Order: sequence, then structure tokens, then C-alpha cells
Amino acid sequence: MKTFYAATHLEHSPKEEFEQGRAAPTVEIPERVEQVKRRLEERKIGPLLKPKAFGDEAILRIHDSDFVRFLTGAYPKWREKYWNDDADAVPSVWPARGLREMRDGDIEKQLGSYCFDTATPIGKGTWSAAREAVNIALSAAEAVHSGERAAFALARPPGHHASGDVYGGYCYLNNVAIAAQWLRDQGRRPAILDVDYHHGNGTQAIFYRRDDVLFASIHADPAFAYPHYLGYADEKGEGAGEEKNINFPLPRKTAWPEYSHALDRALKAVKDFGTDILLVSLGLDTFEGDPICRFKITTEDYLRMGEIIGRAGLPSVFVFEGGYNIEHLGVNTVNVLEGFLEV
Ligand code: Q9C
Ligand code: ZN
Repeated sequence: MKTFYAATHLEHSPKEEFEQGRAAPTVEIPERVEQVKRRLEERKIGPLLKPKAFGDEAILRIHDSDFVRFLTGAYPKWREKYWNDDADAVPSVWPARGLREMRDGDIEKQLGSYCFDTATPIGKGTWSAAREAVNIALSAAEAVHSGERAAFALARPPGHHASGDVYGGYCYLNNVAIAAQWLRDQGRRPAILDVDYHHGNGTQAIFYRRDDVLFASIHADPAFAYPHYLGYADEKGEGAGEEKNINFPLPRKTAWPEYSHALDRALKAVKDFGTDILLVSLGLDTFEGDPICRFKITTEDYLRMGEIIGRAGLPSVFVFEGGYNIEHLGVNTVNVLEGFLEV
């Protein structure tokens, strides 16, 4: 299986996020991708390839152009205002009910308008890493579109929490959505299976009113888990998109028997949709040892997960999302890919 990787992500290295009322070291660190890269090389899964440089058109099919322009210049603008400091850009005020939403002007106004949480700092290397992550996802999509059985986009920052014009959840641009749209534009019929612990609110919002891309997500119930405000079972799509959005919210401590049941149901929906290419938002934060999540999926279970996805018999694009147990992240990720390849 071809893996696409670029070292650009190393420069996106935020130090802190705001979590449970205080600044804390972030878990979305460069070492995540480096661990997975090492494990892939050890297990000889296939070549590690540099991504191709895609133009902005593919991004603008999904993201609002003002949003993209904002992200491109946010860090310099922040530094210009706070030249006497070196902290990353994080919003501190939001246009909640009763206030005016204003996306232009002062950087503080823009941050609150475009960002939905305090976990997603913009630093010096953030934009170039987010931009390169899109190239990585598109390169993997192109490989599979051209006839590969599968490919892996080993990208960070992740993407599934970012919608057309809002970022958050460690995500800036929605890599998997951009790849799905690109495949649509090549005439394919893509479905997205999101197995990250957190609901892919951004991906859901992007395709919610559409009938040409199915979104199925298995995740921790937002009644107790991030992102809290989306991902409930009654969100089934709207208008043309009715029944094309499927959520499987699961309780704390969910282990493999219940998880695999949801996975079977999600893949049944993928098949029924007439999917001809599958994109997997591959988050490994369902792991029993994950520091910020509460599921009980084991290292062994990830082999089974890969097998079950493989048995769907679809050309598949794996796009890396969350997963924060640095020690086990490499094995867990590669187990999914090895399970898939065994079928
Ligand atoms: N106490 C991804 O996995 N903070 N993003 C959660 C929980 C943000 C996760 C707070 C989690 C974002 C791609
Ligand atoms: Zn996650």
C-alpha cells in the first residue's frame, strides 16, 4: 500500500491548548505521525511517497474563500497585533447569541468568528502544514482513483472537525472532505466512514444536504464527549441529503463487540449507497490507552477493524485523523492497514 507523507507537518508544533479550564500541553504533536511512519517502515507496508502539489481549486470546492484567505494570513496578522509576545493565535471571544458575527477586521474578531474551540492554535507553521495535509489526502485519493486498491494519507493536522468555514478540534482544512469532493469531480461515488473517537462534525456539516456523498460515523456519544454539539443519532441529513448521514454514537467504555456491530451496520449503509470508492477517516483515539478518550479498543482489535473494512471489497483511501497514545499509535494504525491488506 502506498503511503503519502511530507515532513512539512513538523513545523506545526503547537505547545498548548486550553483544556478543562487551563492551558495544557497539546496532544496533537508531530511525534504522532513520526511514530506511524517508523512503524510503516518497519513492517514494509509499501513505499513512502511525497505528495503531489495540487492547486487551491480542490480546497475551494469545499471551503469558503474568505475562510481560506483568513487561515493563510492569520498568523502574521496575530503577530502584528501582539508583536511583543510569541504565543500562538487562539480565540478568546465568540459572537454568541446577541452579538454580531463579524468575520472581517481585527484578528480577535476573526478568530472568534472562524474557530469554535480553544484547542486549535495557529502558529508559524500551521498554515503550510494544513495546506500540505490536503496535498497528501489528494495524492492518496488520486492513487486509488488511478487503480490502486488502497492508499494511506499520513497527514497532520487532521481535518474532520473543520467545516466549510469553521475550524476547530485540531483541524483547519477538512482533508477527507476535499478528497471526497475531488473524487466526485472525477465521476466517482464516494462514501466516508469516520472511525475517529470524536464525531466528524465538519465532514457531516459539509455533506449534510447532499445525496452524492454518504457520511457514516462511529464515535463517542456527544451527550458526554467532544464536540458536544453534533453527532447525535437523529441527524440523518437534510433535503436531498436525507438518509445520507448516519451517526452511531456509542457509550463510554465501548469495547470491540459493540463497536464491531456498529462498524458492520455502517459498512452495510456504505454498500447500499452504491459506493465505488471508500474514504476512511482513520482516527486511532478509540484505543483503550488513549489519554483523552474513553473507548476500549485493543491493538488486536485494529487488525479486525482493517479486515472488516477490507471485506467490504471497495477501493479505499485511508486518511489519518486523531489518536494520541504515542507509544501504541504506530502499531494500532498499521494494524488497521495490515488487517485490510490480509483480506
Ligand atoms: N476533554 C481529533 O481527534 N479537546 N480531534 C477535547 C476533551 C479537543 C480531537 C476535550 C479534541 C479534538 C482529530
Ligand atoms: Zn478524535
